[in-house]
Amino acid sequence: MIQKPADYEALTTATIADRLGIVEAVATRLGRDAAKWNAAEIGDGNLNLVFVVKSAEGALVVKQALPYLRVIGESWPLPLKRAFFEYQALVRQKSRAPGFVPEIYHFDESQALIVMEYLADHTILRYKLMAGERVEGLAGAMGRFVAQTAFRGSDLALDIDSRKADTCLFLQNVELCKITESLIFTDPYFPAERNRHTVGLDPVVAMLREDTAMKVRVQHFLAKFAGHAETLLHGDLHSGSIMCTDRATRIIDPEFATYGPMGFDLGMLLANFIMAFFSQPAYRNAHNLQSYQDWICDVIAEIVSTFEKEFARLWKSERTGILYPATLFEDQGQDASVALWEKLQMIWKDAVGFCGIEMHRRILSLAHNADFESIEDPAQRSSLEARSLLMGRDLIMQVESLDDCAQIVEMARDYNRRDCL
Ligand code: SR1
Ligand code: MG
Repeated sequence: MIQKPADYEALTTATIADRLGIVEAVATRLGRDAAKWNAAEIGDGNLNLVFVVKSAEGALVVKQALPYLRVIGESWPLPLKRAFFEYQALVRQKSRAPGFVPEIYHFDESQALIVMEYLADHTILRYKLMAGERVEGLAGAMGRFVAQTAFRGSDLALDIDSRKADTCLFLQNVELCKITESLIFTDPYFPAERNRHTVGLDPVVAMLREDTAMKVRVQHFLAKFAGHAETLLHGDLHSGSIMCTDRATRIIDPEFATYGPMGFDLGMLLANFIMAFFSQPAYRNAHNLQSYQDWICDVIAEIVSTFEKEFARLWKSERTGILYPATLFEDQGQDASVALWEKLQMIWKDAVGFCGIEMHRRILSLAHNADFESIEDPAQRSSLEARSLLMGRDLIMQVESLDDCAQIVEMARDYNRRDCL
């Protein structure tokens, strides 16, 4: 059943000026004459309304949750409270990873709306990747963002009282987590009602669904996602949650924020770059295909190396939580770098598994990615998607022997040469 506060009302382009003209944080940026504001609804995501409001004096973005899933409609109610979790996550990301998230101007819990910075000249990264555009500094930014948020939201850095209070808070984002738990970890592996896949993939899909050993492993990863409350995750870190210019990178949309395993965001992110890599033959010509795919591979490798370097830097300079305390190591004249190496390995192995699972779900369950979905020819689409499905399976099944990112990149290059159907 749809639940909303009595005074909740979805914004429209016709009502937004009246509704927000009285909000000081908005009026100071757009001017007090709301009649001169111009609003457009630009949301193309699955869940919310997103407006850009402009005036001669400035511009801002208004994001409002709907009491149901936008892409499905009122038959799939969804709590407005997700706007609260998104706001709380943005506040923490701003202080833990400065410079990477939009500035927040105003939050209204009963209207489930967040007013935030308009990222002028920024485009959703997914569309840039489909258009063959490069972004300077992308990998460094993403590696640092994921390392800083993972480290600083965990028992490595936070005092235990704050970490547990935040775990209690964000674990209440139950309904959004249920979407992840079903759409990512469960639905792809059986004929769920909302699933769909490209004609031609049937043999590969049947093979995946018959693979009991793989399904068991996916369930192990689901258990980690649902039960290993290690750090505050972005929770939905795909290339549609990243906005870029040709040299600036910002991360948006943490409404799926929850406490979970450190490798989750990293794995989701890598999966979306690998799927972008596989989709490229549909968008590039013989002259620029290889060089652009090489660039994506470099980005993947640099995200992981930056993540590890930044995590190691924080390990040495900000290890103030209860875990691996200096009291036990450095203060005793002992080195904690073995612990660091083992921790990074655990994060990496989790990331590899989550990566493989994300590479399945974007092709098999609800919410496909535009990289594949925009390929008009079903024969070409299915042959490229098959590479992602089979590589995803290898990642899940070979986690133990995949020790570093170079192996993953090599695997993607190898599948990129194969005919998988
Ligand atoms: C039905 S919501 C589907 C997906 O959209 C969001 O962006 C998340 O990725 C979610 O899994
Ligand atoms: Mg989103």
